[in-house]
Amino acid sequence: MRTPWSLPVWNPQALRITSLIRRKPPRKVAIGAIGALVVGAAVVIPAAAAFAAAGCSVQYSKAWDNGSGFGANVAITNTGDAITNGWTLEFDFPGNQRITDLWPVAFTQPAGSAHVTIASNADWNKAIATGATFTPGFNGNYSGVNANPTSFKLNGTVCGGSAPALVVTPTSVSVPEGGMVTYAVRLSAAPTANVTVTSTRSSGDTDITVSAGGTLTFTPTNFATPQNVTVSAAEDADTTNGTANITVSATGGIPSATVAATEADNDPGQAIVVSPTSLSVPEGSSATSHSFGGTRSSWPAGSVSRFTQVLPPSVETISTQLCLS
Ligand SMILES: [Ca+2]
Ligand SMILES: [Ca+2]
Repeated sequence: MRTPWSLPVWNPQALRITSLIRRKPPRKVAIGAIGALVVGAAVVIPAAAAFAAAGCSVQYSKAWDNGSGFGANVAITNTGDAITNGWTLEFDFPGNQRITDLWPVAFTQPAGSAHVTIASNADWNKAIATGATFTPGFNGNYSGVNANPTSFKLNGTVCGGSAPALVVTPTSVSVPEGGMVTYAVRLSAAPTANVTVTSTRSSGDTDITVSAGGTLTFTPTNFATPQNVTVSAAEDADTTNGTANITVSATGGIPSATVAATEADNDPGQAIVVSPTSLSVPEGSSATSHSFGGTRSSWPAGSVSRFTQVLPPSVETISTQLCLS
């Protein structure tokens, strides 16, 4: 949830004109202006919690692939009871892949077989606590198609796998007015088919838009590689740090995520413009009027557009100060 916050609101009733009256020359009237500055507040939103599955889950991701050799990581997450006395992970390659070296535990892959067993081999790696992830890595070679294995067993139990979820980083961004910022999107697990991820502003300041990466495609092989979405904030005349929500939605039944974008305003605070800043007042007569108005577009028209100071015949000097509060 966002924390409620508010900006100071300029109140014409709060404009005070105070005058100090003296009885000596010079016959100049000086008018000073004090502007009010509006300062916005940024809100930080914590990232969403990760999903969970029963038993175990495995995320198999290729680290590199040059067409005949490749490397991969096998992230084993124990979502069941704690494993304290050793473990084995089994899977079958879909093709003719062969592991050449694997670390930091042991592996076997019989000659001519697609079946792989990865196993703990020392006291330091024989335990996987509930919720913990252990990630062996390996290099191998292949010919033809290098498709990922899709089914895994941990200690003889088929892993439930992981339903892909959107991983959005960060989920709260500050966008410079007139500039841009990016957030990254990836999937937590391999989808069974291509997934299209769409980012669109769903509410808030229309100056904030998705300017690049609004539509991204994730495949069963590149799902773990972050792709960037660019958020831009157009220049505007106000001094407000506008906010907008960007909905990140995905095909394939994957739950949506939300990015909160806050505009970082770049306009100076409003000021009173006094013109002229000095004038000559004929003794025993009235002063010339001074016009002044703010730069802020939301000021009420005419509320402080004109100010006339009339000097009584007995008064020769006036010092006037305008205050906004
Ligand atoms: Ca602005
Ligand atoms: Ca704006």
